Amino acid sequence: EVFSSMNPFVPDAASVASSIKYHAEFTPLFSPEKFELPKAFFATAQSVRDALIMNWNATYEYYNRVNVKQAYYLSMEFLQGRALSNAVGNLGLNSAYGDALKRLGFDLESVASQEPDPALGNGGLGRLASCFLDSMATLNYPAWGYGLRYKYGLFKQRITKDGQEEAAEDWLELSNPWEIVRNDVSYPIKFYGKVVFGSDGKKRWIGGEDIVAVAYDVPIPGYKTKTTINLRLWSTKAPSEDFDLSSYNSGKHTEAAEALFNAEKICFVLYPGDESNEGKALRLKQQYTLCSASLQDIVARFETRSGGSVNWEEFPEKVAVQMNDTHPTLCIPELMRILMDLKGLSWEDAWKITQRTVAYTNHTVLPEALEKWSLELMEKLLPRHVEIIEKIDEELVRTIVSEYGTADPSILEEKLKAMRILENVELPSAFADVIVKPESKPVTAKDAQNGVKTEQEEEKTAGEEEEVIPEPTVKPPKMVRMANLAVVGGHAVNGVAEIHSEIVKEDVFNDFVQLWPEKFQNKTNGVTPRRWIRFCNPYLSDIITNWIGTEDWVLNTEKLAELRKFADNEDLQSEWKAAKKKNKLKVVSLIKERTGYTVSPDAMFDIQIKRIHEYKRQLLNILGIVYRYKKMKEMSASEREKAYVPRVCIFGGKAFATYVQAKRIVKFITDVASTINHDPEIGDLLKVIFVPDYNVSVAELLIPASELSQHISTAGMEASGTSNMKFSMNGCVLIGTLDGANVEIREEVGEENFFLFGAKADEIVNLRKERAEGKFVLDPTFEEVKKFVRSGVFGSNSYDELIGSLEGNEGFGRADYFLVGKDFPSYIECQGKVDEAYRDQKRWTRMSILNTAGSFKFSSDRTIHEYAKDIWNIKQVELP
Ligand code: DL6
Repeated sequence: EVFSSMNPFVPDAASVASSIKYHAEFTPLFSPEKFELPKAFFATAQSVRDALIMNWNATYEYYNRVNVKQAYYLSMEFLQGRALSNAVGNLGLNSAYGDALKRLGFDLESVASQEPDPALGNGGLGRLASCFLDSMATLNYPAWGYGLRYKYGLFKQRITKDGQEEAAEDWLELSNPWEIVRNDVSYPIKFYGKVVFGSDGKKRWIGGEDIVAVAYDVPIPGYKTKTTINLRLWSTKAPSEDFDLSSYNSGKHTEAAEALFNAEKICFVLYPGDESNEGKALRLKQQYTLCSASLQDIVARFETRSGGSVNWEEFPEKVAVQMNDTHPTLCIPELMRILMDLKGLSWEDAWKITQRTVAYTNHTVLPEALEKWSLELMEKLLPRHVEIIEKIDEELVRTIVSEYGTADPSILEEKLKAMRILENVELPSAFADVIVKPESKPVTAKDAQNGVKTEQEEEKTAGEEEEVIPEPTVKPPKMVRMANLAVVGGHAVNGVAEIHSEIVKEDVFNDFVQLWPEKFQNKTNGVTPRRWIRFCNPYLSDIITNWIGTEDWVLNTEKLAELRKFADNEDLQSEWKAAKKKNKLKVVSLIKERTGYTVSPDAMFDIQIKRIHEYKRQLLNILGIVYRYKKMKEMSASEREKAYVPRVCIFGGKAFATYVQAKRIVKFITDVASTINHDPEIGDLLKVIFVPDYNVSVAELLIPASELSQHISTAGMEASGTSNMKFSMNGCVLIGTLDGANVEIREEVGEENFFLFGAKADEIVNLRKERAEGKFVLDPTFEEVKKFVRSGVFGSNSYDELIGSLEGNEGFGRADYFLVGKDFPSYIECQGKVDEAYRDQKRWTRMSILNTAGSFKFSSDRTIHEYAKDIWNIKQVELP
């Protein structure tokens, strides 16, 4: 509680209680008669916010005064999780708020559980952004986040007998007590229109549709520091004059408000469906809104802090912009536009400044996830930006030609094809003839004897010998490749785990690496130990603190390594197991409440929680469970009990609304669950649970209770994974492939404390080829499990599309592209080893302790220090 003294608003329980009562009365969101939990939550949050505002103001004022270099993290997603316990914990005010609420007849935990999870993210990418904010604030780095304030976020997941259903997630329904609308911070955003020359000879983007982006600030407190940074979220609205009063008065109510709706809908939903052209345009508008509003804001702050003398060359010395994946790539042309068209800089100066300012993090190597936009759509929506992108592309072509122009023409052609920002677009006119087809050599008499034909003969006989392949009538669409633009326009490109960064360098961007090797680097992800151990697992935290002898590990996670020497200590082991049991009991209640199923806290809790995706292979997990079930059914009761350790297999995660195969997987898991969970022969030996509507708060309950967790992606496909880090920190043993951060986790916790199986990343291409050519014989266990699924045990559904996808049956796509069948036998074998290890509880608890002890590298504090030093070049600034 040392830090409570820094905050005059909340020095002790009595004044905290009066501050809560004050807000309940004077910042009312509910009627005065009752004072129940929801009202207690809002009043408590408002009281904590007072403390945050003071610290926020002090931080902002100090950064302004000393004009520090500041980093800006731009992301379409921030998966913040609940803020109350986190803020109270970071401020060191747990007892003050706990006691104050007790005086008012509440307890802090129940009050905190009233808070809805902000629905501003989808998965790992968004949660990473939020962990980064916590570390930036904690480590006193001058840094801000920028994002969008989605009214409905992603979606609320319901599980019905038909599988997943999506409903709007109205997380702002009762308002958000943490945000502060800044009515004086808003920027115009333009779409459509045209580009003209102004009287000064400069390009001007005029006409079109104008909206306004308004700033909503969310204060982000650091742990045990006064530094409170900012997450600025943009909300969109129409300029007030766009409400058409005369139409409204003439009864055309919908038309009158059309402009208002068009502007507001931009921030309704995260990742709106983009199958339609309207959906695509909406997503592009979202991305541009984030980039334009944030950059206008950053530029304005730079100008203000420069006082009367703005020197644009200093911009990269005061500003670092990090693009979280390719979604904010429009930052590059937008900064160019602002610098050239609004601030009067030359192309050359603007380009140097932009490149030195911007950096890009890649979070996926899945080709379908590397964003491309239709050039036609972009030309309509952002005509000035397309001109700028075309010029960047032209400069890139110039570089490629000067590098490879004298090489074999086919190499030049390949390089241009792979590296250009514009795809399927003719070369700029200055380079129209750089690709010269090899001159056709005259056919000599000797050639003729050897059967070589002249070109004319080739043409004449072509139709006679071979089937003529008709020219495609539809031209391939012209596209803008955002990843290529991000690589070209930024000064640094990083992957998020060592193996991923190697794949980025060796494969995805290899051509760029050859040109600019110095741009590419690795920044292994991390997670905040505050939210992900200290606050979500108080039982384990207390044990760690007692055994290490200090709570410093929350800030210096290297200290966790000291637990290693106690791994076999019986006292620690029994405390450790007791803490796990208490966490498991909480999950038993959660499962009962959310699914109606009763599970035993004595069974092993085996968890896979993440977005549902074929490459993450929830299908491998559930087929493993099906196989286990089949084997159990073939045994007598006593054989079963001897052969298998009781398990509760828990799944959680959302399938993207239009991702049909992922939704089939959800449905299959719930079908298997309902058969197994109702089988009286099986009882507590096996239970399958799908926790609906997985989010950060659910993860905060499940992770501390987990004993085994599954990170079983096809090797090379998971960029990093971050839940693997959280599980390991909480003393959970991992089963996984050599993929993403698993590789580094295994190195740190020790091979013997990680269950490894499956093909390696460098074998995958070959295996896929062999699989497609039908060259390898699938293990009989895999055939057995598929047959069992098809036998109707899990209902009348034959799961043709799902099981078919593993076989490459006609109409069901690529034959087992994710190699579930290939890895199935080694997965089953590995799960056998898991059972064996779990039976020996001493061994298992040792493995668990060594996981926590070895997880110290995966603190986001380490990651943020690396970004600050290697990419952003910013310094820690402690407030006076
Ligand atoms: O880097 C954060 C997170 C990784 O841990 C996951 O492995 C990766 O799948 C995820 N990537 C995305 C990519 N989305 N897009 N575009 O979410 O990033």
